[in-house]
Amino acid sequence: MIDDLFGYSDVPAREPLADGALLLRGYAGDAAEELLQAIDAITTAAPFRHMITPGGYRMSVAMTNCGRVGWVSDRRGYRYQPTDPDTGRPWPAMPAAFAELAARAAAEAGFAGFVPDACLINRYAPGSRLSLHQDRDEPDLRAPVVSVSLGLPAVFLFGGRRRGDRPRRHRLAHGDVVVWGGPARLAFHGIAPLAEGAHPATGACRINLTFRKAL
Ligand code: MD3
Ligand code: FE
Repeated sequence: MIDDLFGYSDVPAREPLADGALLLRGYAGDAAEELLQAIDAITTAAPFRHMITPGGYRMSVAMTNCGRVGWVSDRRGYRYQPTDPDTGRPWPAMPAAFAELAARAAAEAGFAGFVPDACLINRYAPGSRLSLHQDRDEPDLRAPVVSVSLGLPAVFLFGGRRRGDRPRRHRLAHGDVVVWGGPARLAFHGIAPLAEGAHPATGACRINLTFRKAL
């Protein structure tokens, strides 16, 4: 808990969102500047791009990856692959600080020994959104996904195991980390269209990191 001067806490730093989903408010706040510098270096080598869905739509979210494999989408489908399709080169390595932050957060939620091999980096401009989906391209669904929010706040839509389950809305802000595992791992989720704004750390965008065990 985050305690105020008198030892009371209004804002719980650990907030269970559902069975298997733990929000760690502000957990990455101290690391944010270092993360954003590393993201600059990664995106110099592997620039953000708007991927095409198998159905032929251009995603409004701009994406890139670091790690041994990266998530890609094109007309042929979704998959993880070791090279960047835009350059033919391997994805940039995952910085040690990324993997360590993700492993510490996962351990807080009861997932000891989380070793991510992929980090998908999503960039949202105002109006960008991610429609309800499941993350099921990973072979080992026992491993959690860890997400880190940076910059402008977003409304996260958290549904159930069925697409039709009405999603709950949660605000995710700069520095927030969420661990999604167990029964939450296959929940439908998305991001509502990002509101206009400016954030001191990122300017007019939100950046989200998702750490996955994809091998
Ligand atoms: C719940 N990203 O990259 S992070 C994604 O903010 C993705 O960019 C969103 O959904 C974003 O696939 C949401 C929260 C998140 C990420 C992965 C999950 C929630 C999840 C996987 C399983 C269950
Ligand atoms: Fe997802």
